[in-house]
Amino acid sequence: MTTTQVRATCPHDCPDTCALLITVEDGVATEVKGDPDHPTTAGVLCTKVARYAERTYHVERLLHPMKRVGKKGEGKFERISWDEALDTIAARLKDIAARDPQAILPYSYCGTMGMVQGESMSLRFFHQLGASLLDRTICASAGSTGYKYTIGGSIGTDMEQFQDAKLIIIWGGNPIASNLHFWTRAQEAKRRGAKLIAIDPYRSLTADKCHQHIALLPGTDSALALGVMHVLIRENLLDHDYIAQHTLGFEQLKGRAAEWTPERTAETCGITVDEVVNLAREYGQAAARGDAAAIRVNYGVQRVRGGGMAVRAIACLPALVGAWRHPAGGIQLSSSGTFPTNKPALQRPDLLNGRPARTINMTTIGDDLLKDSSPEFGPKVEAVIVYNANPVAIAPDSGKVMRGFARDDLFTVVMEHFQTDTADYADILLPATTQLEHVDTHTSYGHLYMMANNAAIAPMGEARANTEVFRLLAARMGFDDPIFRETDDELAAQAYDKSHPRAMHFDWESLKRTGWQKLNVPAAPFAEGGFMTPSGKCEFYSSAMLADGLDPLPAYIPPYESIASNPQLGAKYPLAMISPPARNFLNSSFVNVKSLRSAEGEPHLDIHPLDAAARGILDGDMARIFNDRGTFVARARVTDKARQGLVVGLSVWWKKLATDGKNANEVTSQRLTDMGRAPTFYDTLVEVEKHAA
Ligand SMILES: Nc1nc2c(c(=O)[nH]1)N[C@H]1C(S)=C(S)[C@@H](COP(=O)(O)OP(=O)(O)OC[C@H]3O[C@@H](n4cnc5c(=O)[nH]c(N)nc54)[C@H](O)[C@@H]3O)O[C@H]1N2
Ligand SMILES: Nc1nc2c(c(=O)[nH]1)N[C@H]1C(S)=C(S)[C@@H](COP(=O)(O)OP(=O)(O)OC[C@H]3O[C@@H](n4cnc5c(=O)[nH]c(N)nc54)[C@H](O)[C@@H]3O)O[C@H]1N2
Ligand code: SF4
Ligand SMILES: [Mo]
Repeated sequence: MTTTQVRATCPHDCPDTCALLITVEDGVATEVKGDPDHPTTAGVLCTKVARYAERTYHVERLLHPMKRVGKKGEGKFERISWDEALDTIAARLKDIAARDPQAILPYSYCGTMGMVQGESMSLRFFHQLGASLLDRTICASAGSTGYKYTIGGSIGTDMEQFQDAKLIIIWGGNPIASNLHFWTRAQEAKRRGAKLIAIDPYRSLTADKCHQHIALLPGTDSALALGVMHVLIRENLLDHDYIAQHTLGFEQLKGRAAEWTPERTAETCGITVDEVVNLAREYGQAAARGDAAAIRVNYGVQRVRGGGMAVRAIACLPALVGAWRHPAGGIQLSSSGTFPTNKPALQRPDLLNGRPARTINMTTIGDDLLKDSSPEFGPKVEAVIVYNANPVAIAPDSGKVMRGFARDDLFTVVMEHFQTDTADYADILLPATTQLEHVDTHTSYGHLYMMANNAAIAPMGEARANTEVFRLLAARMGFDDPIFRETDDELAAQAYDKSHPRAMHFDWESLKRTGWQKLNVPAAPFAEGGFMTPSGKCEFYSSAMLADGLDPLPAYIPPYESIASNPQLGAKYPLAMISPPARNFLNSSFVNVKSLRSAEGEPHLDIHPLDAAARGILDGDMARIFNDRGTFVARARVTDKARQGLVVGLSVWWKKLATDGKNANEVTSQRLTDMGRAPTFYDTLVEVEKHAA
């Protein structure tokens, strides 16, 4: 028997981007474990990826190309050869492109976060074709836009510093489920005497383990941040020197914060005046003592109308108290902007050659698949190529998404590991390789290491890497430039900008051998200012926002759907619903892995005892959740983890594996955030009733 150990990287959409060691015995991956030497992974994987081999060798893996034989959505397919599959696709795309290539739409997201299997050859192909562009907004673009206006880019506190913080505010995140290796650091800080505060409408696994939990109403975070500013200013808990040297617009900010008395803040957020005042005091006093005061702001605050502004308002706080001076102080939203990637080399937007490209927002795919040609919209979408994504399960306003994908005149190709909800609508379904079967390189949005993924095993069945499919399609389309024949290693070698001081040491061959390499970065990114904004300062006042038609100062933008902001809707649908990630799934990935699905059990809805009682719902009853957009059922868990007026349905279930063939996105809306054109998954009013089985 030959046994080898292969260095790999977790491909999933998770900030931790763990370094993996794959044990391979006679060509079979027998163990997937965390690299003990990688500083953030530290030998530990989450329960999901510890089961990556189970997912890879799953009996339901797609192993051959298939064509649809039943109705769209029915999921009936018949095996075909790769030649037939690729010839069919190339013929359809040529036919559509001859009329208007913009009628063709790639739909992809972060099924893999790899730069090679994510977007490299795929976008070269679509750029050359002149297809529509996809605005990839489904996750992070509201917050990253708000953060960018304030700080200048997605750079923040290094997660390896957090154990030295004395105060950690976990703001809209549930790291025990979604950012495990950060939680390890936060726990270490706790052991060393730090105080942990969670700000979350739901008593999540994480909030439950923090010293304090502030359960504000969903979508009211910027009001809370403004209230904190009010108290910091009123009680002079400020770092005047830092403000003078490294910030812009303090006088204007003072005016705005003055409007947000603790009383008004408490009323808006549905919390107590003491909670507002004490939060500000603890934060300001910690920084004034010279202790590291750190904020981990996550995605939970962004999925509402004012999501971009919420992140912006929170991102102003560290500069007010000078928390950036300490390596373990400051704030982290995402570390992705620290990586000097070279995406233009991988994706070649220049291949568009000046042709106008229509852009479609992935968040509004429901509406957009149902639109006819028009001068504003451009051509009706005639073909969708889906890879690294499962839009039928994960996109909002799902009823419309399904109607769109069910169109008989739509040609749909899905490249997948499994027959997902989206795959059921494919005309041609192609088997894709998993991370164990292909090469890739990864950045991270949680840590600061460049990562390599070596292929550990041969592709399963006839599975092919995304890049390979686009190489083969390019050949059939007659794209004969050598760039369409570059190998995955050749692509990976171009992934970073080696002229950038942070990545000058990048060398693909050595990265493949070592598995990971840290970027060259200082311990504290903004201790001496140096923000990447136009002014080089932390911008409390942003002229760029004004130019973009936004309020230049932090502001509170109420949700579209809340009792306070829309009383009429609130009378009909009085409960706010959020649907954050379940611990044992990764978005909709892993729902079909039996051991993980049984850990989640079935779709649940957490509902407060008073809200349940008012509806005659008992713990364990089936509940029907509905609004004007749709309806789904889940088993009620009567619990005060959900504050009164809030219901929580952990997500994202595969519809076909859920109780009634539906999931939480039946009721979520396609309305977009204040900035970044992002979804508002957690800005949803519903009513709930007992479901007669
Ligand atoms: N196990 C697991 N890990 C994951 C994922 C997964 O599906 N499963 N998904 C990955 C992806 S793609 C992402 S984007 C991240 C997301 O992970 P996080 O950044 O942690 O974000 P969410 O889980 O969306 O929300 C976190 C918390 O925000 C709370 N929240 C909801 N609305 C609000 C609000 O208005 N204000 C505040 N303050 N809190 C609110 C929720 O109750 C939840 O507990 O996790 C990644 N990691
Ligand atoms: N209600 C609700 N909806 C949500 C969210 C929520 O919190 N609540 N979260 C939102 C967020 S933050 C995100 S990021 C999105 C995520 O949405 P998606 O990015 O669509 O994530 P997944 O559902 O995990 O689907 C990814 C698919 O890619 C496939 N895949 C993985 N690797 C490869 C590969 O190498 N090649 C190919 N061809 N396929 C591959 C996987 O098998 C999987 O089916 O969902 C969003 N939707
Ligand atoms: S999903 Fe996240 S925590 Fe789990 S192995 Fe991957 S990177 Fe690590
Ligand atoms: Mo996400």
